[in-house]
Amino acid sequence: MTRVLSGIQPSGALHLGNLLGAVRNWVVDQHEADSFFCVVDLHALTSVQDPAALRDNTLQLAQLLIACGLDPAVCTLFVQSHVRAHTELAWLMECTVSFGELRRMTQFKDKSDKAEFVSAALFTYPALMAADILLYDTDRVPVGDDQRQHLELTRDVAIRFNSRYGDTFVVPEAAIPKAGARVMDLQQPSNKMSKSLDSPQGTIGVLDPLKDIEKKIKRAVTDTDGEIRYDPATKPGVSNLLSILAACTGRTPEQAAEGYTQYGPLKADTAAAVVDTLTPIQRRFEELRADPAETARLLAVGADKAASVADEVLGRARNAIGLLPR
Ligand code: AQP
Repeated sequence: MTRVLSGIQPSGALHLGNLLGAVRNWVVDQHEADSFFCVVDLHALTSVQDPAALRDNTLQLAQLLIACGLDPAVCTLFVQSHVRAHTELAWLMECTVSFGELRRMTQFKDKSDKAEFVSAALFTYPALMAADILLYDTDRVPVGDDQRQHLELTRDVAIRFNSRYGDTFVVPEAAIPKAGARVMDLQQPSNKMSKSLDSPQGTIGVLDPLKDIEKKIKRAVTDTDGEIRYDPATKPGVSNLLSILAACTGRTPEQAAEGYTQYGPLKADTAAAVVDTLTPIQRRFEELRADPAETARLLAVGADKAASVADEVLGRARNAIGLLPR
């Protein structure tokens, strides 16, 4: 059976880009593949976090993933730091990736330009991400378009390790969705919607009050030519609304554009489609929030399942690279 793995950082509130670009596809994948999904708390540490907030965000994100439709009885849902093998394999990956490869990562350039404190881990983050993926003999990694470059690097590192030390890792493929792969900020449509971009009016949080979401979409930046067509290069704001509408209604952005001649109705229909998508998720989240102990129990079961796979692959890698068994 195909093995799928993906992760998400508890670095802030889950937004519509995370949902449409990644999580919604995971919900489908869990029924079609042997699926592993993790809350990647170690990745969140690449920027400075408040400890209490990190703990809360990690639990809350796990609950939100379940509210979005991940079923811990069907997939393996766990917290990255609960499986020790991730950090150990990350070191082997750091020893396999080159400095030049890491320096070419555009996400490092974007994030380090904006950060006051740039940790060494922000630079080596793709090595930890490679470890996350390779530890599970992953065939397919469903991610948004922003992760394409990191996935390519993971493949290169796996191929290099296999050719240096013998066949050890499965070389994974990226799976990037057709609609919703890159949801942009509503106020700065040339930037991707992001947890860490400080743009409250441009970001739609999955848990935002529904009235606020309607307002944010009504105030979304468009342009002055008044024409409705999907053309991200010259009409980024309108194209972003069309992508969101398309992803929420199961169509292509070109199909979603049909029939509109004015921005007002496009915004109203996009807001309604987003509200329809988020309403059941918000309801289910409220139920789950009442029982944090149950979520913690489910995560412990997930971590045990994940560790049993990860430890086996880590042992294979340790042996291949020449570490003395104890
Ligand atoms: N704007 C987006 N559109 C589509 N997909 C997106 N993803 C993120 N932003 C968009 C996808 O969501 C998954 C989880 O992302 P992550 O938590 O690993 O962090 P990220 O990619 O760095 O996303 P953020 O929200 O911008 O977080 P911060 O600001 O903390 O870095 C991934 O599959 C990603 O592709």
